[in-house]
Amino acid sequence: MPYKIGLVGKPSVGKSTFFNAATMNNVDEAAYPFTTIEPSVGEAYVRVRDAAPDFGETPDPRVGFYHDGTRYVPVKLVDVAGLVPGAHEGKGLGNKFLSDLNEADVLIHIVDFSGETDAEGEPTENHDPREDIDFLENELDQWYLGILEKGIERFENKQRQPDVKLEVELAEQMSAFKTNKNQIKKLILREGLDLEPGSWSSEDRLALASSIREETKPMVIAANKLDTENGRENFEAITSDEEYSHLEIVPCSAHAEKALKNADDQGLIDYWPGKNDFDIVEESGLSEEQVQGLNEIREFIEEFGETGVQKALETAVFEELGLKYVFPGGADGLGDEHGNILPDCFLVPGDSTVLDFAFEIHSDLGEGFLHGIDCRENRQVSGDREIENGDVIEIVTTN
Ligand SMILES: Nc1nc2c(ncn2[C@@H]2O[C@H](COP(=O)(O)OP(=O)(O)O)[C@@H](O)[C@H]2O)c(=O)[nH]1
Ligand SMILES: [Mg+2]
Repeated sequence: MPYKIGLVGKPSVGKSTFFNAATMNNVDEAAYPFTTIEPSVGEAYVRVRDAAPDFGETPDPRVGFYHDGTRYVPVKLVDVAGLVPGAHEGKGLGNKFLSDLNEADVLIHIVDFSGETDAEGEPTENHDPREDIDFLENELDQWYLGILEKGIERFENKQRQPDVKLEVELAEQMSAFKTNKNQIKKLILREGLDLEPGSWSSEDRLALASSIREETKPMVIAANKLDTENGRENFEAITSDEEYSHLEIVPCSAHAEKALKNADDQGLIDYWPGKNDFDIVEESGLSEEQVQGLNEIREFIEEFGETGVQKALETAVFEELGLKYVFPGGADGLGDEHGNILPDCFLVPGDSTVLDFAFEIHSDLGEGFLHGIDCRENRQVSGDREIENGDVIEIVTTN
């Protein structure tokens, strides 16, 4: 199951542009709200350093692709439309919005840093992007709070039964958020609360809901439309504002990424996602306007290192979710039964062991597990050895 990244944000911030740029599908884009009614799902990629060249080979990826030492590993990208004030109460597309959000492993909050769209996505001037960041966090916290309150009620209703545990009841009620009793208990204690919700103030409840939200819905902010002058000013201001220093904020121009992908598609330029440069292939095929546009984009990616679309995806997957990447390999050669070299690259939770990895590939490999072979070192490794980025591991089983 590929990991799922949810794109979220108020209307007109550039979600569809980002989505299209990252997946090169064609979904309607426009400067008016609710263009996207259904969440669109597509395939995007995160880059990892391919292991095959270390063995003097060129890989044959089964999914994704390879270029110049880099493997592009697929992840699912979902454009989750429907963030409106009161979404947590079911307003707008509220309930559908929340269930779509819940399916995402990690979120990218696209924020219009140009300040040229208001809270509803209508054109305005000097809107403070901080309001949008606060707004989403607050919507999510209120949603979590509502469910936390139900869990508290459930616990209080069961008080006369023996062996009722608060963390068990709360975890059960909040199971859709992929939490568990240990995590809930840890967060209750971290908030300095005791296991008796009758003594919690409403601030305590909100703080707890918020900390459960932070742990279970990791999020990156894509500071979009940084190709505008106001965008840069807001970016400077917000990244030096201490109240926002806990957030991962990635400078971004979805628009630039889309333009580069389009030009690359048409054979006008040669561009690889995430690079800070591109080559013009067909100078004569470009209008003066296009050359000017490409020059502006070149300045942008030189300044920020890239358009930010790849960086946002990779920050979500590797920093926020903390995934690692690993290749199933063979100690006697990297080819599979068809002679394909390192066809697969797996993204796994950061604390995975070699045994976890075996189960990840196939439950049969996990169940019949004997030991692993670290193909780089040509050495036997045990099931409890932790996976490291770029590992090439063969699983040896009883069958
Ligand atoms: N200047 C600038 N405009 C952008 C950027 N990304 C999107 N836009 C524009 O913002 C408007 C809304 O974009 P859209 O992708 O439809 O937003 P959505 O409603 O969030 O899906 C469109 O006019 C886009 O061309 C960007 O990086 N820079
Ligand atoms: Mg849209």
